[in-house]
Amino acid sequence: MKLRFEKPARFWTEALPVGNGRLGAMVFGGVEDEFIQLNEDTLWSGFPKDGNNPEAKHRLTEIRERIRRKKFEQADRTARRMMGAYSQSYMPLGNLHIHFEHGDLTWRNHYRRELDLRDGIARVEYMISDAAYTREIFASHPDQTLIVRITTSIPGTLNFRARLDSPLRYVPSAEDGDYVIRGMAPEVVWPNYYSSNLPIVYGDREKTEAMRFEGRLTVRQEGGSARIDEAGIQISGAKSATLYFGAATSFNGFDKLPGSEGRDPEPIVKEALTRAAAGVYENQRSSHVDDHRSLFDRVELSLGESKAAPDMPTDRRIAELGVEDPGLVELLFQYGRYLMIASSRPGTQPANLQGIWNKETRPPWSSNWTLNINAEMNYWLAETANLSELHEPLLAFIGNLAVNGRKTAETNYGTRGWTAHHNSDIWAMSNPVGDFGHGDPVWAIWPMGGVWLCQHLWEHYAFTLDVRYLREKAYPLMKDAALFCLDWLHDDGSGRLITSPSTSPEHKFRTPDGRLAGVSAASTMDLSLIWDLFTNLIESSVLLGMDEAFREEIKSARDRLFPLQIGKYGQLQEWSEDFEDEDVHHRHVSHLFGVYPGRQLTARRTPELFEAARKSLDRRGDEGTGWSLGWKVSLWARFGDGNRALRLLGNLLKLVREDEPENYRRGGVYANLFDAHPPFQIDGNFAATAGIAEMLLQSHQGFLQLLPALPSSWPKGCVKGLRARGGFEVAIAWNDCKITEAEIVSLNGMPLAIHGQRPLQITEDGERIVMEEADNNLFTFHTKRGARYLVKY
Ligand code: FUC
Repeated sequence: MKLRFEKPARFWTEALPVGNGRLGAMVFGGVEDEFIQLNEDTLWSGFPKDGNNPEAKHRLTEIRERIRRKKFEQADRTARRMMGAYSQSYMPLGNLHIHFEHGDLTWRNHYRRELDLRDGIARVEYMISDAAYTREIFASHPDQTLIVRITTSIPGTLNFRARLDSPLRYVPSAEDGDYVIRGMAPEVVWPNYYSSNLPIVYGDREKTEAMRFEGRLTVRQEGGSARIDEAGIQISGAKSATLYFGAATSFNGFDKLPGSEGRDPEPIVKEALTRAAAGVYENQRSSHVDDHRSLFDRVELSLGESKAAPDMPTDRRIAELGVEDPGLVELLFQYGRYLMIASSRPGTQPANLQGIWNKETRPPWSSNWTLNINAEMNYWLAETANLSELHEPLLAFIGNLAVNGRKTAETNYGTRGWTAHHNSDIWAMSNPVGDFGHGDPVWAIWPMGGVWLCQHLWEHYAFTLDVRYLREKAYPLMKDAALFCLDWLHDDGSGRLITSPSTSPEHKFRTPDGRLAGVSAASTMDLSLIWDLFTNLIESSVLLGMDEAFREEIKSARDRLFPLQIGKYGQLQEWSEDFEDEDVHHRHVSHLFGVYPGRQLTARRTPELFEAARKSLDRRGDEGTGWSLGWKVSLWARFGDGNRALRLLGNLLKLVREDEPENYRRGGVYANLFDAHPPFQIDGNFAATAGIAEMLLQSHQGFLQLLPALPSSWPKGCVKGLRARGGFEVAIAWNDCKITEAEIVSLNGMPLAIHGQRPLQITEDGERIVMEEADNNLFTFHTKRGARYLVKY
């Protein structure tokens, strides 16, 4: 479980990421010059602002009428009048530079740089003449600091200077034995796809309402001396040194001005740093490893013999072996889990487009939360890959979004409930983006962001069966999102309920006269998302025994939803009319939401639509951006086609090199296994993990499917620790592509149903369990909370 390299990183996408959910660092590992790029997850541009657009409400009748009359281009023009402000951007905090005075480098050798996924530690090792140098870098969650440990095998040979800087406006200083940078974020950073003469706008230093931040570095050394001044921290003649880096911002909540209502970052950073610097490195290291492993070690995956020599550099392994190497697939799977542990902990911000790792002041797509696929995709693995509590930042964020989303629903559309659109940011922005007319309606006009996010509220319950959470947190938010839907849906004149204006995110259709347009009525995705929310809500209200009248209202609305359609190619229509695609290979597969991550379309419930959805996916092809490939892995897994899922995984496991621009447009992974959209976007990493889990275990139909999409090139293997809905932890072993046994722990004592081949026997503690057999290959038995069941095949 290691990423390894024989050279320092030349590019950011070759550097090694570490993180504790809040603090992130990218380790380059240079010999003379170490460069560690730093992030803190609350450092964003801007401050809370009202980006809603009251004009939208007054345009609704007009746009609906234009759509009804099939004047789609005109409708697009009206849609521009319904846009609001753009989101703000996630900011880089700074860099840690360490310059080593190694002297003559002629005799330098044995260089190695690696990231150990099980320990959560990045290491750099090399020799200069007879002296062996090592660095260990990790972001400790227990210590809330980034820790860099540097040692030499020959006491007295360690000499270096360390300093911090920042791409934002900042002031460095030396204080109380620490090296400090204090700075501020811009008030505005326009998205990178928006051309502006002044894309980054700072406020006045004294009066700005933008975020302030502090980064602080201190050192403890063994042997030699330390001097700290404005130029940095100078270590001379030491045997070892430990650098501690802490950072915080003035962020004080999504609805507080980080200037006048902000927290003072200084005491927060100082306290963490003082505590950490007083500790013992070995203890800090072991408490970090324990903390990390308590999450990481929950899941084990073995897909067969690795084809790579143990010391093969990761970039070569990707380029030469790719998906052919089961060991690399295991690494990719666990890397997604590693990145989630490093970027999303209870109380932190949710993982954004780049998790928490960003070096740009104008990052791609603002490194924000993009709600029409990317933010949700980031959390597809959370429950199945046994990191349920790391789902919390997203679930908490939905609560913030609902607060602003109520204002958006009321101001822009005059509806009840709450809504969110295509983008959000740390200010929980919920309005449609587009700068009041600059954007394209095909992405800006999509009030379904909240509806999609609500699926996560339900899924968290479905896996944990935490009734209190369902009643107190999830249900009220879901209900309010449904109120928006009830008001947003309207009769199409024949008794069916439609959404209008409606888009299928980012994908245009051809109007009958061959032109491209974005908005129409009742896209399949809108209807599928609403079906999902209504269904989850109906089940929730039954479980909670409440809200019967509302449940009936939702049920009858669900029954009246405009039905999904099968089009002229036998495909599941993406729009309510059988339009031609703008691009038959378009990266978004929004209309397949009901197959995955939804549960509306299955072979049992809706065989024709399910088959049509398979045709749609087939027509889309096997290429795409990183995240698009990742989504298709899970979709093919839901279609039970393991070989096709593996093909998509193979396309994802292709090396994208920064220094080969001709390859730049292809989805894949970078040398450090970061997903390449390109550019880097972390969603593809999370989707790959979720997709592999989905190939091995599914539970969305009310029963477990073990190995539903096993590819023929993984004939023998085992997986342990996957989670299933209903509160089950599942281990599966197989041989010759056939399941041999499964071990299932029942966490909540719910009845268990397994679909598939008939088990030889099921035992609990050696005792045989009686199972009921239904005619459709469903085997059901009662379980006891905490009991372990051995299922033999
Ligand atoms: C959506 C996608 C893009 C990109 C962006 C962040 O707009 O269509 O491919 O992933 O989000």
